Amino acid sequence: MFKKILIANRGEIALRVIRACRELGVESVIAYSEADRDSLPVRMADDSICIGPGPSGKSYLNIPNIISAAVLKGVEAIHPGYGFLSENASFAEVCADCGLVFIGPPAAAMTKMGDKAEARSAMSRAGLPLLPGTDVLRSLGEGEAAAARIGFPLMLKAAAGGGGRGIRLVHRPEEFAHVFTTAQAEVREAFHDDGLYIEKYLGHARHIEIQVLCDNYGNGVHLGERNCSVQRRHQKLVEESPSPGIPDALREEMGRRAIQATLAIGYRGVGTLEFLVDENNNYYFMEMNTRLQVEHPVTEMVTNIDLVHAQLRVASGEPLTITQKDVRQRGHAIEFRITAEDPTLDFRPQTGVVENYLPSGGPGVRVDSHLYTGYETPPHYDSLLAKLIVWAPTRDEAIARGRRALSEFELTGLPTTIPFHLQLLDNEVFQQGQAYTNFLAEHSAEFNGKAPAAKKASVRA
Ligand code: MV4
Repeated sequence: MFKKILIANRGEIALRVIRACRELGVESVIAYSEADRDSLPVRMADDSICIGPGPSGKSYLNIPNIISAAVLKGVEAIHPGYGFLSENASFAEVCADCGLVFIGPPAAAMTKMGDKAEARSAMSRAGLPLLPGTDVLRSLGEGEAAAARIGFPLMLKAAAGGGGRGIRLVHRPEEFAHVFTTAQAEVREAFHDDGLYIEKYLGHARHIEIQVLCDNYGNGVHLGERNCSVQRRHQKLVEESPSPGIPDALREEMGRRAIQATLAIGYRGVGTLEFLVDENNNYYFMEMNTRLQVEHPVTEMVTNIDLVHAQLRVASGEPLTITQKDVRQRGHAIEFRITAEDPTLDFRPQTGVVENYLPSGGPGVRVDSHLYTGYETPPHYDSLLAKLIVWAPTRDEAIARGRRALSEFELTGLPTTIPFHLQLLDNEVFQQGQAYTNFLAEHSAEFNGKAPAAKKASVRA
């Protein structure tokens, strides 16, 4: 196990890694930007080092500064968290070149999964089913020919994108040329790679992702699924496990094939394979995230496996101590992302000072947050304030507990999505586990904080 590591991240995930380090006897050094000087991770880490000014490009994305900080502090490894450099293969390579362990997958696996068109081909060769679609398209002509073959509606996606960046739904042939050319320009600007690919659009589907964990010796386990269908502009808002509507046989088959494919590409560490599942329980691989995800606590709550402990153990060369037969899912967990966005202002991100912060507690409640009373949210980063995760024996009890925990959560001084989550839990379609990927689009009037919430359905406590 490492003696000392650097955490090249901020906010709740930095705190999450610091806590795991403390439990494993690993000294934690937090890299922070000037905007995060008064943050809780700086207060809680064993040591800290400033890596630059507030803007991400000058700090959390600044590879030379982060590597210098690691060398100056004499750490053995770097934990990238999620976002920022967590899926940057060049960063992983620079770490290795400088004798530092990158706590994550091999750079080659990150590169292969980072090109979403190449990932589709690689995972198809590894036996996973795909939606009808294409490899990377290099010209409008190629795109038009493929679109004619695949049919409409179709999804146009950026090869270098992922997680919803650079995605467009094209309904009709007459729209295609314009959408393709504008997407190509925007993607070139955003990712310096204008590769686009097409997939047949699957409406009314569930977004199901499988958590996997592999060590350096070819051992791997799948840790169940998370349903992430409730998304706004491709940002996940609520995640839960197990997923309603997924039979055990399908759950087991998706997990088995996901870990088989993950081992086939030479993966190491934690990873997540995202699928779409249609109404007939056919499933299709979409993309693989080669990092720890925001919603990892949902899996931790139902499997009782600490995924950050697992990351640190695997990265330090320890073999997995569990096999697939040891993995058990128990009960039901739901995560609510509490962000500083105003549902009445179309969820526009807001900054501000946290006047009063008193997080929920009690049985089956976990709050992962870096907030404290008086904390001022910096403008440079994403708007995640806290993750509220609830666990209960059944989904109905988890919904009741979620409603109780959200109601008692005190967070004043800036708008949050707490009212949105309370409305969601009162929605009958959600309560019945029938929220598909088009749920929010179809219910937007109900969830903009203006219309009265749908009538309360009684949920058996
Ligand atoms: C799709 C899809 C339907 N068909 N791809 C990919 C990134 C993720 N954030 C959303 N993604 C989707 N990709 C095809 N071919 C549906 C989704 C999707 C979604 C789309 C629109 C609105 C909400 C959504 C929630 C989950 C998944």
